[in-house]
Amino acid sequence: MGIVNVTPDSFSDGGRFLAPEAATEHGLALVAAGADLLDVGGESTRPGAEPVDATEEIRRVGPVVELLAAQAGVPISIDTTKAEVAAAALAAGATIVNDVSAGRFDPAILDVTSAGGAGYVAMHLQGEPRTMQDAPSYGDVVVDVGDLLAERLDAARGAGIADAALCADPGIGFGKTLDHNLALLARLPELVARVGVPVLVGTSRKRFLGAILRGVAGETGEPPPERRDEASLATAVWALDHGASIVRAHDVRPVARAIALLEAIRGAAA
Ligand code: PMM
Repeated sequence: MGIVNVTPDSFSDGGRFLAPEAATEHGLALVAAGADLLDVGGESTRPGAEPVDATEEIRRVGPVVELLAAQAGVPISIDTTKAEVAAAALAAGATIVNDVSAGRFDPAILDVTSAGGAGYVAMHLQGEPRTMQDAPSYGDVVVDVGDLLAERLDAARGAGIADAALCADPGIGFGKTLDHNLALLARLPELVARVGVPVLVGTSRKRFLGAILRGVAGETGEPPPERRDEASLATAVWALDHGASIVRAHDVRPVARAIALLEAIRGAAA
């Protein structure tokens, strides 16, 4: 899943692809680099980001979804928590709703997804984006995230979303400490078994990677997002080899190449 952020303030690429033409060109480049689907988002969910209203979000993503749906030749997902934005994006040609709140912020998003016959990604998030990193706390993070996702998947089924259309995501970095993120990756097979639907994992360029790389291989401090791509790739490969079905990536080409290698190795074992 290639990331197309149409935002002025996303943590790693905010402001780079704000014009619809630039965002569309970027999405097409990601497909050329091997993306099997594109995730278009118009609201940054980084800690401390200011909320955006539905009208502004639709203004940002609507033209990009429409252009990419017509040109990209891969499914387009809309990264939003708002029913109104999801409805506009589905009308513009998106076929998947990627909801970082798993239907908790705007429950009508489940009905919109169901009515549109779209796929649905339910992501785990503790708290709300603005304050989620203040003091994340769990009993057992893998059990708690699995329980919440199972509950939200049931809510999605209750709204009429088909089982085959569902996907779950542990929400790496969303109300989680470094240790929480690492536990979710280390015990990913347990989570995959718990939720019973395909799992998507997004680690790309996230802050916890910078924390691990502090002092490693010539880094003096925490490397900025643009110097976290090797770590993003390493965690993507880990996730795919531990049960993830989809990984969300800014830098798609190395991930696509790694997937070809994983598939070749798996094929030799069969
Ligand atoms: N991460 C971000 C945004 N949307 N959606 C899903 N399903 N999973 C994620 O991990 C996820 C997401 C934050 O990253 P960005 O600001 O670079 O898009």
